[in-house]
Parts: sequence; C-alpha cells; structure tokens
Amino acid sequence: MLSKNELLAEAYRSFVEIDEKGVFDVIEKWFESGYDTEDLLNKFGEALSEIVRRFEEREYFLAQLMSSTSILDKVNNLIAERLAENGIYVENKGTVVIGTVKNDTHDLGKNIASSMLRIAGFKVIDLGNDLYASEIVDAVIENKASIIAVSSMTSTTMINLEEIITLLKEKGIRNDVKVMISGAPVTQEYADRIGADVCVRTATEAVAAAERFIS
Ligand code: B12
Repeated sequence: MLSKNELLAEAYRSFVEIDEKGVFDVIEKWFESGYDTEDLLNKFGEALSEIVRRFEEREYFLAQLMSSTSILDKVNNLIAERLAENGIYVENKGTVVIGTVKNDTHDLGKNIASSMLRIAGFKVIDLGNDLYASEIVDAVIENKASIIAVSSMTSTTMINLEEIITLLKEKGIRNDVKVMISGAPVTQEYADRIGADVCVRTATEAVAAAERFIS
C-alpha cells in the first residue's frame, strides 16, 4: 500500500501529466486508505496551478489546460459522491452562495473554492458562472444564505461585483450576509471601496474567511 505522501505525489504527477486514469486510481486508493480529503483536493489545486504555469509559459497548449479542467470537474463530482457514499455528511456550518459574475466564464478557481468550502462543512449553493447579480441575490434569499463568495477574473467584469453589493442594499439585506470576493484583478482595496467584507486570494483563504464570518 502506498503511503500518504506517495499517494499525494502520484496525485500531483498524474494530474499535471493529464493522466485521467492515474488521477482516478489515486482517488480510489485515497478513499480506501481513509486519509483526509482536504489534503488530496489541495494537492490537485497545486497541480492545477502548475498546469496554469505551463500554459502561461507556453509549455502546454489550451487543449491541455481544458482537459485538465474537465478532469478537475470529474474529480470534484467523484469526491462528492465518495463522501456521500461513505456517509460523510459534514455538519452544516452555514450556507454559502458561490459563483462568478456576469460575462465571466472562468470557473476553475471557483470550483476549487466550492469543493473546499463543502469539505470544511458549509452547505454550498454553486450557481456556476456568468451570473446576473439578481441570480446571486435571489439565491441568497431563497436559501437563507449567510455568505456570498463571488469572483471576477477579468477587469472588465469587476463592476458586476459592485452591482451585487448595490442590489443587496436595495433589497435591505446587506447586513444579513457577508460578501467575499476573489479573482485575478481583485484586491482588498477594491473590496473596501465597493463595500465587500473581504478579498480572498486562495480557496484556503476563502475557507478561513467563511469560518471567521460564522464565529
Ligand atoms: C485558465 C484561464 C482561462 C480559461 C478559463 C477556463 C475555465 N473554465 O475557467 C479560458 C481559456 C477559457 C480563459 C478565457 C479568457 N480569459 Co483567462 N485566464 C486563465 C488563466 C490562465 C488561469 C486562471 C485559472 O483558472 N487559474 C487556476 C486557478 C485554480 O487558480 P486561481 O484562478 O488563482 O484560483 C484560486 C484563487 O484565485 C481563488 N479563487 C478563484 N476563483 C474564485 C472564486 C471564488 C468565489 C472564491 C471564493 C475563490 C476563488 O481560489 C483558487 C484556488 O486557490 C488566467 C491567468 C491567471 N494566472 O490567473 C487568465 C486570465 C484570468 N484570463 C484573462 C482573459 C483576458 C481572458 C479572456 C478575455 C481572453 C480572451 N481574449 O478571450 C477570456 C475571457 C472569457 C470570459 N468571458 O470569461 C486575463 C484577465 C486579465 C484582466 N485583468 O482582465 C488573465 C488574468 C490572463 C492575463 N494575464 O491576461 N481564460
């Protein structure tokens, strides 16, 4: 049987080499061994960052990047299934509505944040990407969510983050929900300016912020 570190190394290698079968073999072995799922997801996150680095340095092509994202989607679904099969329904610490703003279809980072928040015990309503502010705010009301996690990966769509805050104020519910924002061009300064509660740089920071919000 492989040790935890050997399995993590294999998870990293297979993902970076876009070896789909290898990735799923590791997940099966990981669940057989009963190790902490968060560690495995973090490793896939690291592997994805390496793929992005290779893409940006033109060592990988877009096709490889897209294959890796499709594997990651399957990984997220499989891990959710396995957790449910093993009866691991983590407690509901609070409900988080998550998504990306209108005209932004980047969703890799959002998907990782979504999975990690779920694993940390939050009920996550993942609305996907390219969302109107009203879709996000309606989901908050419908699900009585206490946290919004939303991103804009491009500068041109950042304005849509502000629109969410404006809409929350118009509906009179700004103080009922915490708002964390993220994305490549987003900064804490921008979060302060539009009245969001925090800017998070990583999925780990997103979990830490959500924990702070509910404490
Ligand atoms: C992959 C990628 C794409 C893929 C997206 C695939 C997908 N399904 O997501 C494709 C090729 C489709 C794409 C398209 C475009 N892209 Co693009 N893309 C990237 C790239 C290379 C990587 C982003 C990524 O997924 N990284 C991997 C993830 C795991 O890492 P991450 O994003 O850092 O995520 C972590 C944290 O940020 C955080 N996080 C991320 N999202 C969220 C969300 C929430 C809610 C939370 C809580 C946390 C969180 O948690 C994650 C894990 O720790 C970036 C460059 C970069 N380095 O960021 C450009 C980049 C974001 N893209 C850019 C651009 C311009 C575009 C296009 C407009 C290009 C074009 N001309 O068509 C289109 C826009 C499409 C659209 N309408 O949205 C620019 C944006 C520049 C800007 N400031 O406006 C960037 C920065 C590239 C650049 N340097 O110019 N892109």
